[in-house]
Formats: sequence, C-alpha cells, structure tokens
Amino acid sequence: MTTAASASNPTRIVETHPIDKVLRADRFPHILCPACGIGSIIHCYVQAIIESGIPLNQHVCVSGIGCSGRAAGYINVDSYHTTHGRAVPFALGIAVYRPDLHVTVISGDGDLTSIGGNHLIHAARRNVNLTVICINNFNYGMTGGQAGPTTPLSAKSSTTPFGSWERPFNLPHLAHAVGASFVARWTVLHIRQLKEAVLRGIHKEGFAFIEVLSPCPTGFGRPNDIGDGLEEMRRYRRRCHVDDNAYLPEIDIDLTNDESPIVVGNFVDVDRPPFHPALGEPASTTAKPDPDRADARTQSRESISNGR
Ligand SMILES: Cc1ncc(C[n+]2csc(CCOP(=O)(O)OP(=O)(O)O)c2C)c(N)n1
Ligand code: SF4
Ligand SMILES: [Mg+2]
Repeated sequence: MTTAASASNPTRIVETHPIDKVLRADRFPHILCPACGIGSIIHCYVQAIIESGIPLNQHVCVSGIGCSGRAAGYINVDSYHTTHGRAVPFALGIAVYRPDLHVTVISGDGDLTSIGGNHLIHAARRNVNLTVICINNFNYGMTGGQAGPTTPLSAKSSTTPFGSWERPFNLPHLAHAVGASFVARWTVLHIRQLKEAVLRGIHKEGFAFIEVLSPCPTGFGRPNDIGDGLEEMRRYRRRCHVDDNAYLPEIDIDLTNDESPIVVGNFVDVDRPPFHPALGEPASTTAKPDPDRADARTQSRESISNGR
C-alpha cells in the first residue's frame, strides 16, 4: 500500500510496498475477520509469485467458494472466483489448454475436499500441472462454522455441538495416495517454509498439493475454546514438529491431545509426466523417487498396498 506523507506527519515512511503490484488494492478493505489466517497465506503466495521470476501475466489464480475462496479476488494476476467445489476442474481446463501458464488454486478445506473432493483426487491422479493450496481451518468458516471433512474428532462446530464423531481426512496422506507429485503441510506460523513450498509447487511439473493449517477464530476457535487467532498460533508453535520423511498414514491431527505433535514438512517430491492429453503421451505409472525421501515413500507405499 502507498503511505502518503501528510501535513501532520511530514515523514514519508515508504512510497510503495514491494507486493503492491501483486495485490488488487481496489478490493480492500478485505472481508476477513481479525486474526484469520487467510491473509498470511495470500501474502505467502504473492511473495512466491514475486520470487518465481515468472511474469505476472503467466500466473493464474483460481478459487472456489468460501472465505478462503475469496483469495483469488485480492491477487493481481488473472484470477477466477469459480463455483463451490469447482476450482480444480476450472483450473484443469486452463492448465491443459495453456501449458505455458502457471495455474494455482487457493481454496478451503470444505471447497476442495468436500464438495470438490472428487475433482481433487482425479486431478492428482492425472498429475495435472497445478499447485493447489488448501486452506484448512477445520470447518466451513463462511457459512457459520459447520463441520466438514477435516474437522478433527471430538471438535465442536455448529453442526456437531457435542463433538464430531467422524474420522477426518489426513490430507497429505490422501494427496500422496492418489498421485500428487509434491505434497506438503505447513501452518500460517511457518511463513517462510510455506512460501518456499508454494514456490516449489509453482516450479513443479505436475500436481502439487500444499495443506496450510489456518486459524478461523470465528467459526472454529470459539466453539473449541481455542481463543483468538494468536492463541491458535501459539498451539502451532508448541505442537508442530517438522519431519519431511514422516510416515504419512500416521500424521493425522489429534486435536484432543495437546501433547500429540502436528507434523509438518515437505513430504513428497517425485517426478512423473504431467497430464497433457493434447500431446497424446501416456503417463508413466512409475515415479522417479527422490533418493533423499525414498524411505518415507517406501513406508507409505507399503502401507497403501497393505490397505492401511
Ligand atoms: C453448491 C453450493 N453449496 C453450498 C454452498 C454454501 N457454501 C458457501 S461457502 C461453503 C463452505 C466453505 O468452506 P471452506 O471451503 O472450508 O471455506 P472457509 O470459509 O472455511 O474458508 C458452503 C457450504 C454454496 N455456495 N454452493
Ligand atoms: S469466518 Fe473464519 S475463515 Fe472466515 S474470515 Fe472469519 S476467521 Fe477467517
Ligand atoms: Mg474451511
């Protein structure tokens, strides 16, 4: 934002901010609640766009519906606010028709993994050249804090006032199991790591999936007595454990146990041909493993073949 010098304060602090050109200032003030994590995630994406060195007109941002789905509207690249659950197929169309563009989807846990879950798994299976940033605030924030597929066991929401009894998705494990080439989980506390992960996703040929745990003090923090967004950040600082080689089937988030770690990291990075039907080249089913991560993936593959 530009901070203009005023008569009462003649000191000009800054003329422009480096990210000004990547934000749509005319869309501010934004709609987000105080201490919502979504703004930090937008910042990381914007920073990654700048550091990618790729011209702005070669980036495309696609969102679905929800508070997280508002992200695309604030970013000054070709951006699309699509219908609920349809961000991924919309982005797929762009990525397939214009492989020269770098298409990123930013949307919520509900949008991407509930109504849009089917699209997500098939885009990962096909290894469509997309970066998907899934903002996981453990609920449907925009519509009043309902439970969704990432709501942790026993967590309260407007539709589970006595605690959720459904087993939630372990999203990195899901993304890996269905074929994503790059899989990471970070939180809004891990600003630098998140920006680096998005940058890797942008440069990755194939499907990159990045889960970001993000405070929703209004929809999720309040019914679960977490306190404000800062308190949720303190929880992340206390409980997060970085392990790039984590055994993915076991990185579920146990909210009830304050001692249990929340595992974050860049878990999967493999190379396989991206989906490109126009070229007519069949995708190989054999991934080329990154030797540094071979152990973790071997474990994961064994567990998948064992049906765990
Ligand atoms: C077809 C359809 N069904 C339901 C809705 C209502 N709706 C709007 S946003 C939303 C949930 C969004 O949750 P999430 O993606 O987690 O985003 P958040 O608000 O938590 O960031 C729902 C159910 C809708 N807009 N369209
Ligand atoms: S309801 Fe939750 S996700 Fe939506 S803006 Fe408020 S804090 Fe953020
Ligand atoms: Mg949500």
